[in-house]
Amino acid sequence: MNSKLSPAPADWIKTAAQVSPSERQMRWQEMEFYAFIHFTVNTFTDREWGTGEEDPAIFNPTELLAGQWVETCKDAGMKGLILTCKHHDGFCLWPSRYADHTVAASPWRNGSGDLVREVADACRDAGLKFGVYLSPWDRHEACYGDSERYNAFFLAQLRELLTNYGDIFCVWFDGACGEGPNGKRQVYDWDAYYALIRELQPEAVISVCGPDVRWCGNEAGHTRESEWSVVPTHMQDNEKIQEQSQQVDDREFAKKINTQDSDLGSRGIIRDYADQLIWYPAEVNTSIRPGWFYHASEDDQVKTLDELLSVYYGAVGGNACFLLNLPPDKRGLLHENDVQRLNEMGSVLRTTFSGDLAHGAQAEASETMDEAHGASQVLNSDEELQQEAYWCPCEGTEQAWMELILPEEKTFDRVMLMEHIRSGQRIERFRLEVSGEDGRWQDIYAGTVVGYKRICCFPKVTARRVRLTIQESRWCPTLSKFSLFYSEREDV
Ligand code: FUL
Repeated sequence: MNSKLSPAPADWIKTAAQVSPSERQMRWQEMEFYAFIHFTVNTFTDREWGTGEEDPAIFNPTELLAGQWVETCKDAGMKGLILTCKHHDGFCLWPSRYADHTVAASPWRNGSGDLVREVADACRDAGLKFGVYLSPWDRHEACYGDSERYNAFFLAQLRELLTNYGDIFCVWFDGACGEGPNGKRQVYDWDAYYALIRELQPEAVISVCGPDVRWCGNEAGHTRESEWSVVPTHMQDNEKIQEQSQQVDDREFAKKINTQDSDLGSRGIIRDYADQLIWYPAEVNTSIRPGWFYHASEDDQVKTLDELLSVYYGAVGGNACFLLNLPPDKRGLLHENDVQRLNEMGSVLRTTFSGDLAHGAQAEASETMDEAHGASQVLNSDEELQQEAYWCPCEGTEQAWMELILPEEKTFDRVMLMEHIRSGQRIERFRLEVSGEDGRWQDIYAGTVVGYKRICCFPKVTARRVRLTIQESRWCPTLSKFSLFYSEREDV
């Protein structure tokens, strides 16, 4: 390939190539896989959306042990946990000074419990990050719809959560609202909410109805083939996000996929928005069961290991983070079936990704920008270094190749690629080929974007050389990791 013949990239592509994440987005992206915990009065009423009229007396988990949730998450390979501190029913899992509809009014721990504290502490003890879900829509609070008063109330509750429970990695604002045409109309003061979060927890990302993390647009675990983190600013429109969110309490929404928004950031899409592009990376959220809350009737509908791995590869292996919901049961424990599945998942992920088969390889590339960005930078096994070390060709070179030459033939069925996203997201199309001792090249994978991480899955091959050809990229590609793994799984 003669990269010198590539035409000079248009200025707008160069601009797009340089849109990059904030430090807090970077920290979040590196978490990759973390848990959602949906738990409230609904767990005891067998509902998905509470009415707000539930008697707090029904909230009485008899064996609640936050340590069990956290250990299960950790074993599964998760790095954090987001708790529904208040869902749409308005019941607070902490004894808020601003509401009486809280755990303090329940028999649990004789009214002196604080579940937000128990979970935050358990996370800290186990080394998991802790995040909060605070539903903007509140069906219990009388002043909901009296916009100014409710905004003050919401800010007061947010302040409690952001000051009393240590470091928070994420504030998750749900777009769902089921008020309908004749319901209460609340005008949320998003700017004030964001300002308070930035003031009290500057490291926290604000997700979904927020500027840092983009909802992937469905709750079914569906992932885009090409997930761009660089998208037009209008993707951040909260009204649109709310329109696309759940509006009625039915079970269909969680299964719906909107195939019309499959491309959010290709050249064709961003061409007209060159000066209005933002780094707005995707999060895929889905539940391990059909519902978000626990229902005994769903004990035998826990997603299979293959289903979970397929979402994992689509999300974490497709430039997104994976937020997997786990609903504790009436005892206040994760059910045995869920725990078993999560253990299986953790074990498969550990076995698959423990040993990089590219270790000891030699790396060659079509060109390198300078000595500091040589091909061998992609083989760095030190996690810290790996985030800073990367290979790249000269600026303006949009097509390039890199080859790994292994010390001996190896069998593998996964290739992990990572871009140095601190420089931006650049790769648009690539292919992978291998060759064995006989020297013949064989295509094994064709892909589009890479971004933070792309895990390419293909039937196992045995080879000595692996070649990545970057056929299209923006301005010049970067690569910080090129690894090989063997999952031994036939199916995913
Ligand atoms: C939706 C909500 O309505 C569901 O109950 C759940 O919390 C999910 C994560 O978001 O929009």
